[in-house]
Amino acid sequence: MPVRSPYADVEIPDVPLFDFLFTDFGERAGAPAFVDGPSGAAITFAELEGMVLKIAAALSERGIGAGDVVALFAPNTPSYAAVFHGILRANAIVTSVNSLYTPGELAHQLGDSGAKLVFTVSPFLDRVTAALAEVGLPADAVVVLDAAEGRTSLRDLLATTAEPPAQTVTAGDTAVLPYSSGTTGRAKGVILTHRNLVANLCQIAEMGDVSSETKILAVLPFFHIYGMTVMMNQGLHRRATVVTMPKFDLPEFLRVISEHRVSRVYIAPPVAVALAKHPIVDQYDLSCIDVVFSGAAPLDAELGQAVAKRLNCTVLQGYGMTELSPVSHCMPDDRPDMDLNTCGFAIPNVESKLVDPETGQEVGPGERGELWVRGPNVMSGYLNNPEATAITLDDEGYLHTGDVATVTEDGVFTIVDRVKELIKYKGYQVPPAELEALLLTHDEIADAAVIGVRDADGEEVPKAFVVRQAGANLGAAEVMAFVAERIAPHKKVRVVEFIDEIPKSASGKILRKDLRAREAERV
Ligand code: 4UW
Repeated sequence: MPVRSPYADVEIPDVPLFDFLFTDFGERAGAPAFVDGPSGAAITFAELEGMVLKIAAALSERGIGAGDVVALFAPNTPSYAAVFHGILRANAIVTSVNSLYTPGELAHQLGDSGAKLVFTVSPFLDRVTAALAEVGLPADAVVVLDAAEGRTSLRDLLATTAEPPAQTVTAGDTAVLPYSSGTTGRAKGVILTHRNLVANLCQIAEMGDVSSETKILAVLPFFHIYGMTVMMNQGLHRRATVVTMPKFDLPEFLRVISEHRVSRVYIAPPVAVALAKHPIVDQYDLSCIDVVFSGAAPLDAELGQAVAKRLNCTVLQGYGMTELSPVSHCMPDDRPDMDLNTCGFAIPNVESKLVDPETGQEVGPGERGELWVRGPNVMSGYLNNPEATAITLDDEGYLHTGDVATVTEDGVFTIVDRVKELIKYKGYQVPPAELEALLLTHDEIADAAVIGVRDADGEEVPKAFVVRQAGANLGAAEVMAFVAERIAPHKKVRVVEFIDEIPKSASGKILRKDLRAREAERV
C-alpha cells in the first residue's frame, strides 16, 4: 500500500506562478522582499512587482513570448528574482544555468533547451560569448544584470514605456527547465510547469513556519531547484524577506546572518560541518537563527545535533529532487525532536512507495526499497527525451527517484542509499555519464567509468576508473587536470585508479555495482 502523507491534502490554485505570488501584498508592499547580503541594498515587494512587469514588457517588445526559452546564468542577487519572474510574466520559460558552468556546458544547455536569450552578469560575459558562438546564437542575445560597455542591460529593459503583454500562459504550461541528470545519463531539461511550482509552494507552506517575520538566507543558488523554490519563491509566497548571497564564503556568510538578523538558514551538509566545527563561528552573534534546514545530500544526525547545540536553534532535514519541484519529504518545524537521520514525512498531496528494485515488489515498514513519489509536484517529463521520461515516470504517475529509503510505521522516511548513477559533491550533481564521455575523448584513455566514493572526511567525491590505451603512460594527475580544464569545478574527478578493464554487462552497460563492491572491499 502506498504511504499517503499524514497531512491533509491542500488545494492547489489553478493559476500561473505570477498570479499566485504577485497578488495583494497588503501591508508588505513596502517591506523588503529581497536584500543583497553584501551591500544591504533592498527591493520591496511593490518595487519587485514593478520590475517584473517592466522586464516582461521589454522582453515582449523584443519578440520573446509564449514557448520561448530564456536562460538565466547569474549568481544570487535581488535582480535574479526580478528577471526570473519577468521572463515568466512574458509568458516565456526560464532555463536556469549553473553559474560555475564552462562555455561548453553552458552551450550544451543553451542548445538543448533552445534558449533564445541569456541574462547574465558582466564577469560571466567571456563564457557567455564563447557559448553563444558555439551554439550559433547571435553575440548580442545577451542582457547583463549589471552594466557592460555596448551591452543591453537590465536598466535598459526597465526603462521601457511599453505595457506588459497579456498573460496567456496557464497552470499546465512549462515554467522552468532546470537541468538534472536524474537517474541516468547526462543533464536533461526537467519540465516543471507553473502548476508544479505553485503546488510545491502550497505543499511546503503546511510544513514550515515561514511568515512575514522570517528572514531567509539564500546562499544556495537560485539556479538550483532548492534555491529557486524553497528560498526565492517560498520567501515571496510567505511574504518573508530573502537575504541573497552570490557565493559561499564562511566569514561573509556569518557576517550577513548576524548583521541582517537572519532567522532561517537553508544549507547543504558541508555548511553544517563548518557551523558545527569552525572556531570563527563563535565570533558572530548568531542568536537570530531559529532554524537551520539541510537538504540536497544526507545529513549526519550527530553533525546536525552539534549545529543545533552550538547555535541553540532547531535543525531540520528535507529531501528533494529537481524532478519533484523539489520537495517531497521534510521535517515540519513543530517537530524539532525528530531523528535527524530522517527526512521526515511525505508533504501534503504526496504518496510514496518503497519498491524492491530486484523484484519490483513494494516493501513494508523497516525494509529498504527504491523511493517512488506521486503528487502534483512531480515533473511532466524530460525535455526532448521520451526514453529518459519513460524510465523515470511510470504509467501510474510515480516518479522513480533512484534513492533507496526506509519508512517507519508512523510514515517517517530515511534515505539510506542510491541506486542511480548520480554522484553528489557538496550537494551538487555530478553525472558520471558526462565525465565518462569526456574521459573517452582523451587520446590515451581506452575506457573509463566514474562512481562516487567517500573521501577521508566522509564527503562523496567522483572517482574515475581508467583503462589506458596500449603503450600509454598517462598518470592520475594528468587525468584530473584534463577533466578539470573542461568542466565546472564541482564535477572534477578527485580520485583516479588505473585498471585493466571496466566491468560491463553483456549489453555493454558499466557494472557500477561491481566497481562499488571493489571499492567497499578496499575500505
Ligand atoms: N538526503 C539524502 C537528503 C537529500 C538527498 C537530496 O540536485 P537534485 O535534483 O535536487 C536536490 C534537492 C534538494 C532539496 C530540495 C528541497 C528541500 O527542501 C531540501 O531539503 C531541505 C532539499 O538536491 O538532487 C536530488 C538528489 O539529491 C539527493 C538524492 O539522491 C536526490 O535524488 N538528496 N536531499 N536529505 N539525499
